[in-house]
Amino acid sequence: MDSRQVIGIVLTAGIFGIFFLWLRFQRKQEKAEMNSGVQEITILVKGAYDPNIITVKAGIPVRLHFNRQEHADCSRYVTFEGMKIRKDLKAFGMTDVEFTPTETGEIPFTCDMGMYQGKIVVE
Ligand SMILES: [Cu+2]
Repeated sequence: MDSRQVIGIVLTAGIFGIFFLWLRFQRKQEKAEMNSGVQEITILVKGAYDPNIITVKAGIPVRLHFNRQEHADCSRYVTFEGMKIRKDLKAFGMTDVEFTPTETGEIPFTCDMGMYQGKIVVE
């Protein structure tokens, strides 16, 4: 292999690396779906919350289905700021979190260490 080939391989690997990092940290915004009077959405918990920005309407009950597909300690608990909600998410299973947002604004939620971050946008 000459040095040109090495540079080519390093550049290609670098571009792929940046692309995967971008995929990992990009913001994924979704609207909760209305099902018989409840706003519902499933959030995949695997390396991050996906989606991590969820839009809901004020005054209507919200049910979040956390689908935790990993057993990393980091994502075990999810805490909702200012709401006294802290849930133990079971590994490789679903855990529901329910509440009714009363006013518009943003409700951040994170894992215990703040590595995984998301927010509910109440409109
Ligand atoms: Cu964590």
